[in-house]
Amino acid sequence: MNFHILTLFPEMVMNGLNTSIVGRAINNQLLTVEAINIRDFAENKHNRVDDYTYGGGAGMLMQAGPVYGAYQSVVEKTGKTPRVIYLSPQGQTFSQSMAEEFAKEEELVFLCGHYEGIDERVLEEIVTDYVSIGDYVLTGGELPAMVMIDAISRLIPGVLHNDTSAEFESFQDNLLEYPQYTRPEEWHGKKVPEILMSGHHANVEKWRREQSVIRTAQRRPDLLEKAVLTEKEKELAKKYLPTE
Ligand code: 58G
Repeated sequence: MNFHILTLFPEMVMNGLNTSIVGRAINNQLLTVEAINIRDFAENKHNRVDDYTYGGGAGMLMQAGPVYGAYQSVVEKTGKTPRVIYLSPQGQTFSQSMAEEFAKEEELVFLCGHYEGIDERVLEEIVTDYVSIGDYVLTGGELPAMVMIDAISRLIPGVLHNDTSAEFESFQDNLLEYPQYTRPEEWHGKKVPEILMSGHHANVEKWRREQSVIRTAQRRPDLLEKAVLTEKEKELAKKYLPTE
């Protein structure tokens, strides 16, 4: 997977993504991350890439030309016309299933806006996907791009140590993860649940499934609509739904 980020703050995304698990994946050549500085495609001698909005109103807008130039440089480099994701509060809300979909692509371009956004005309020409990471407004699209790249990267084979862990977890089955414990066996007077110490694999699996159902009912009852539960599990969930 090759990620291309069109941004006014290349160092922000590169510093963040060269760290931790994504950084290790880059070092292991499982993926590449390239930041393209939109300012390098400014069309005036002051390197300005923003201007006032036609029709008036407060704030500045990023101009079409420099954004298009940055995009064209990716098209020329890759010889492809990759999907272009514009991070915006007006997009579809990002989800695990979208991450799985994007993980199938060979190239992905992330367009990060600033100020009050970007001239509509270049968005019409290059953007294939409008994506939001949630209902709040940020100063730029860089953090949402980093969030998406992190979520997509961990689905690429070899990026996580344990090659099964990405599939077996939260949101698989639309249930939350069960609680987990590591050493010591007792901490602050709290013992690890007895069943996990029993070595009885089938019982452990049964307990974990029940805990997932209970936890989902308590914390994310909205997810239960899409979860596939047995009649017994539905009864269990009902007991733990929040009151009123
Ligand atoms: C309104 C305000 C429209 C993504 C700002 C466009 C980007 C939140 C998200 C913008 C973002 C999100 C300019 C700054 C997009 C542009 C950017 N804010 N929720 N802000 O994913």
